[in-house]
Amino acid sequence: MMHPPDTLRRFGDMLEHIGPDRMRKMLRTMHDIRAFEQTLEDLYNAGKTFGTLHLSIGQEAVAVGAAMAVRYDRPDDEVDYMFSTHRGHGHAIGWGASIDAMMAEFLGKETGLCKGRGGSMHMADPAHGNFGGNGIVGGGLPMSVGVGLSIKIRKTQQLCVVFFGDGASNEGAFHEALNMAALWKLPVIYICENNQYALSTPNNKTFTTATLSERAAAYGMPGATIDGNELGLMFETVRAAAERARGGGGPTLIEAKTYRVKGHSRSDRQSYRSRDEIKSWQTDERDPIARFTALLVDHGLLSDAQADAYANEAAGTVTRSIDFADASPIPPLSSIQDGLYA
Ligand SMILES: Cc1ncc(C[n+]2csc(CCOP(=O)(O)OP(=O)(O)O)c2C)c(N)n1
Ligand SMILES: [Mg+2]
Repeated sequence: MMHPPDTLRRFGDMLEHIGPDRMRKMLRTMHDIRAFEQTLEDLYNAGKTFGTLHLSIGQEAVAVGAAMAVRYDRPDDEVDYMFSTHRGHGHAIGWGASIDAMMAEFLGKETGLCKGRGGSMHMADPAHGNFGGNGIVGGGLPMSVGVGLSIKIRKTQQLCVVFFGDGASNEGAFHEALNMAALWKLPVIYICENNQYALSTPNNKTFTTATLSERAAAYGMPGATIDGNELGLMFETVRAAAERARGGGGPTLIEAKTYRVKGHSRSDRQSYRSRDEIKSWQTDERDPIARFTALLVDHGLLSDAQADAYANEAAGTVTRSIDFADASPIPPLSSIQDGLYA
């Protein structure tokens, strides 16, 4: 495959910073996310659970590129925090959550990440700094200000990443949160995952500017719009924002452009877009997994056989997680009040 010169440069930089093992791990993690979500869809269709389901298939590089650029695998006062969205399985897996515990959560089991109370939209994993997803569009944005302030008061080297959608960027909470985070120079990285639709509404019906990141100027913080399907670009941009945040430079707004390949949720007939449009985002040139695989293979860091093995291993991990969840008990009725605030 032909790779643009900038992509090759970024790939070389990433190789220098984190080395081939962690890069191969990133590919494997993207496969884990895709296999996990594909399986959730199958389980949902088979009537194995209730509620709804939002899939991030096609958006995996946003989660994994960001996660690898921060510190989700550190102890308490060193871990980098994260707020997810209703479309958050990828964020949680990127931030190191156990796939067994996520599957058990999805299926409402006691061994789930949140003891089966949260389900698909609430995959919180405090051990990795993950505060979980949210059914309130833009819900993580105001909370990120509180977390950023806490980091600042405690004077640690932590930061907080917040994922939210293009739709969320038109909520009042977005503007209030960014203004205050900039004013107080909080160590927060705002990642707008622009998958081009808010439910059935396309970008061109919800804002008039060429990009969403130019809104950053209104609050006096840097902003960048990038190709969120290029893993190396995601990694590089979040890494720079993290350095800025830790150095006391305050927040950054990153608009990561990507595409939601599946419907909005389980009940979406997708009459607002064509099949051809969807297919055009599933090509080797646009799909984030295919693109990063080609880079690793073309640099001699991965064989074709290894690339296939990753997909199979990910499928195996997810299959075993169903066995784990199936063998786990549902929460006992006597525990119904456990974990309640009041
Ligand atoms: C405050 C609020 N308003 C509306 C909804 C209904 N709703 C759920 S998802 C969604 C679209 C969100 O679009 P976007 O932020 O782009 O995220 P995406 O679904 O594309 O990942 C809407 C309107 C909600 N859950 N919460
Ligand atoms: Mg969207």
